Amino acid sequence: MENQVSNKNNVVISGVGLWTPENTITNEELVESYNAWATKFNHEHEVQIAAEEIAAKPLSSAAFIEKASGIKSRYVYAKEGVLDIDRMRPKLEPRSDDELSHQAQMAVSAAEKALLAANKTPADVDMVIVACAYTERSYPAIAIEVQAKLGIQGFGFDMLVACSAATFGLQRAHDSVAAGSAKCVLVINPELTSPQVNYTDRDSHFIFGDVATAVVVETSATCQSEYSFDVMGTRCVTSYSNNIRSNFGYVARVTDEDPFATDKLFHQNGRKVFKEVCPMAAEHIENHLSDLGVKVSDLRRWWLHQANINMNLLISKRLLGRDATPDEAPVVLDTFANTASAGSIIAFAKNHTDLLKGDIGVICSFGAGYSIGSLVLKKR
Ligand code: CO8
Repeated sequence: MENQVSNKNNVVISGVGLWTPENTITNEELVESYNAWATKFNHEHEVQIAAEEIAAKPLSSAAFIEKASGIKSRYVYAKEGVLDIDRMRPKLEPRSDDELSHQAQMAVSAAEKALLAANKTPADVDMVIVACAYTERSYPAIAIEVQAKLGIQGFGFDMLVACSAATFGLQRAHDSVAAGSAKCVLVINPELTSPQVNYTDRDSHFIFGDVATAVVVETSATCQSEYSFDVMGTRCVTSYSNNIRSNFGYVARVTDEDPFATDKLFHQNGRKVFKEVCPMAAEHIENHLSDLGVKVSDLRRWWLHQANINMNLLISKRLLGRDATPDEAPVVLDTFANTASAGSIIAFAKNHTDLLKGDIGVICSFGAGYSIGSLVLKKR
């Protein structure tokens, strides 16, 4: 469904923040550990594999990963445990109810940077949206915890839209400011993806990284930022697909299933996703621009979702009729990998200060759901 709220107020993006974890894992490190795990598994299951009762685990390759995805490395919130072949998942210390949760900590770090960039203080903000692929608990909302930590008056809530959570959250922020139900909104994307990655699955063990991004949305009347952008329009579309799925959820307790079985982790039919989502995303961007009277050739910058370099090249080429240059469509997934909804916002955070007044760019996400979200921005 598409929707546009009539612009009572002129809405701007006035600040963006990026918080990056300290730990990195290169393809080589990841592949070395996966291959050691797979070799051990195959050795331990020699008899069943020979009897064709179970399939041998295939080996992974750093060269394949880089060629198929463009990913060279990723950041992780906790490195401990990921490369341990007797664990194959991160190890986080549990925190008590009185301590700041891991995800709120990530969110606060990004939010403080966004506020600084927007030249705002928590007292200016009246709405907090934490929008991401997963929240570490159902309630109280991470957004309300962040609100309390930062000392913000007003209200906050979480929203989950997988890879499009950031753009869908920004649309909600835009509409709230346009309609006057909020004055200044923090949209925060603490993407703690590593707990949901199946590090024993060759097809997906390399895809994701952890990061947090945040964006400040307000009216042009209150904006005091050095770098700000008019939001020319927002658009969100969803279309149901099972090709990217996680069945992790609270109902597992009563279905007596293993709550950590492989279907409860991220899994996908990556080829189908690639084939189906690229044309949808290209058409989405084309229609959104056209409805705003913007020609594709007028786009100064494409801040695209960062799932796969080949997807981004295909989408921009379909619309431009040629390859986009790295300056036009910057790539961050080589060092960040796929960070769920934060990808396009990282691209924006790292590549917006060089735009000139009147330059137009598009933020666009695409992913599970399927879900596609876009914002067309004009530098002020
Ligand atoms: N090493 C070596 N070989 C491999 C590996 C590996 N690691 N992985 C696969 N292969 C093999 C395959 O088995 C296959 O072998 P064969 O031809 O013998 O069957 C061969 O390489 C080719 O495999 P694929 O067809 O799978 O390879 P592709 O070229 O299609 O590349 C990709 C795989 C990179 C996954 C690609 O299909 C892709 O990027 N697709 C798009 C996926 C996408 O965008 N998904 C979005 C997911 S993110 C999202 O929506 C948010 C979810 C919420 C966040 C979740 C956080 C955990």
